[in-house]
Amino acid sequence: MKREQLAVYFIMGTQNVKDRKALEVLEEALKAGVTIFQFREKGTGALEGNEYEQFARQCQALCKAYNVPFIVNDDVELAVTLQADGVHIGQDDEKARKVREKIGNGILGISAHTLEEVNEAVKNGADYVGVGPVFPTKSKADAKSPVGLEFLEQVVSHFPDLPKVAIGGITEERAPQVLKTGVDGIAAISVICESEQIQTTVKQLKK
Ligand code: TZP
Ligand code: MG
Repeated sequence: MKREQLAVYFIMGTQNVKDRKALEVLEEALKAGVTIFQFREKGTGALEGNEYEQFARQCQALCKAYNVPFIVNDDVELAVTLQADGVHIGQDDEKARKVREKIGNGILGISAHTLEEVNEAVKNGADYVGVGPVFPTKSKADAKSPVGLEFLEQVVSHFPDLPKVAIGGITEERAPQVLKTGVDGIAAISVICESEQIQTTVKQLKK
């Protein structure tokens, strides 16, 4: 993948939006210039079954219309069924090598929280890593402890060629210091989902 595609990595499910329609939020974010989208429908109140799949298909169609890669979180079967552009998995999900077999040349993203995990991800064929949470986050119930900015710098210096995106608690105010570490981009849920000015927010998350 091209690392520029990670510049503003938007992640969303219906559980992340309040008082608004998720598809409207996604379209606003796409209009604002997010560079990649992750479908992450999970947690309390998440859609299931047919509703879940239909919602995924609607998100995918919107991403196609804006020429933005559509990545599925965790659910490799859904990604294969929909012929998604890629899959993102965490440390507790299906093993990376198995996922790679199933998705062929699709984009494989892996969450990493330590240098060992980044190293493993590389060995297992990750196209990019998601590093974090950088700061405390309210968007992930089982989030690990924050890694901080220094850790991002370490990942950048140990793995200069690996595309990497920072995630967790990143706001417009924190974006410049995050980008200063040399990561390729910022992944975010709440700062975009809860923004009243998505256009402005996305602009502020960009380099
Ligand atoms: N993985 C690590 S932190 C996180 C995920 C999915 C949540 C990021 O959400 P927010 O609202 O941008 O902190
Ligand atoms: Mg996961």
